[in-house]
Amino acid sequence: MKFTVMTLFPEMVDQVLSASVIGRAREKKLIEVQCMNIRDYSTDKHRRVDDYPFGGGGGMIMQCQPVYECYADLLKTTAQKPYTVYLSPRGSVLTQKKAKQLSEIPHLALLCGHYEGIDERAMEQMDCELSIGDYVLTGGELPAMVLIDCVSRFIPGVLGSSVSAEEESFSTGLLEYPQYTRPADYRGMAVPEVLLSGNHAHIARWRREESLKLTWRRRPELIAALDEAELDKRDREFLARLKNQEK
Ligand code: 4G1
Repeated sequence: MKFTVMTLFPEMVDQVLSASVIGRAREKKLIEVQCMNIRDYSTDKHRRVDDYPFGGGGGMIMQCQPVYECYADLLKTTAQKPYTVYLSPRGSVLTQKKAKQLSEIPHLALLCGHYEGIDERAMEQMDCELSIGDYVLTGGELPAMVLIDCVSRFIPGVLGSSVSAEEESFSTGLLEYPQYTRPADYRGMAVPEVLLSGNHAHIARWRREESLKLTWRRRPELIAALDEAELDKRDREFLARLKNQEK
């Protein structure tokens, strides 16, 4: 899978995505990350890419022309048109489900905004707008990197052989149960007895109930969103008891 990032900070994106799991996935050619510098397409003698907003108001706007020509240049080098995503606080929020869908697309081109945003006309070439959440940022680079990290985990081989992106928390729709590793006792803080018992049925039940309890307490809206089929009789009884206790 290939990602092209159109940005004013190509070095920043390239550096961050050279580390850790994503860096190794790139080395193994499981994913390709190409960064294009929008500033290279400026026709201004000072290489400016921003200008004042028509109609007045504070701040600066990223010009249409450098963005447009950066994308046009990308199209020249690709046989298949990439699916284009503008990272923007106006977009629908990226979810694990959306990330999985995006991982089926062979080439994603991501556009990162700066200043107060991009000239609306540059957005007309975008296939979709996605946001990573409701807060104010200085640029679209971190959101683009969040998207690449999240989507890449669905590409076979990117994660270690023993883990799969689908086994995790969000595919069960619940938060993760608490995890422990050695030692069994650290400064008097003991690991829950059941995890040392070797009884796999008890361990599975304990983990399930811890997941249900954490989700109920911290993200009750996730419990409400669960499909009927995702809870068995024991889960329902456990949740009913929780709800009674905490009322
Ligand atoms: C109005 C947050 C503006 C921000 C309302 C999540 C935020 C891109 C994202 C902003 C950005 C809110 C994102 C804001 C983002 C142009 C350059 C837009 C940076 C910019 C809630 C600044 N997910 N923000 N405006 O942050 O790009 O993708």
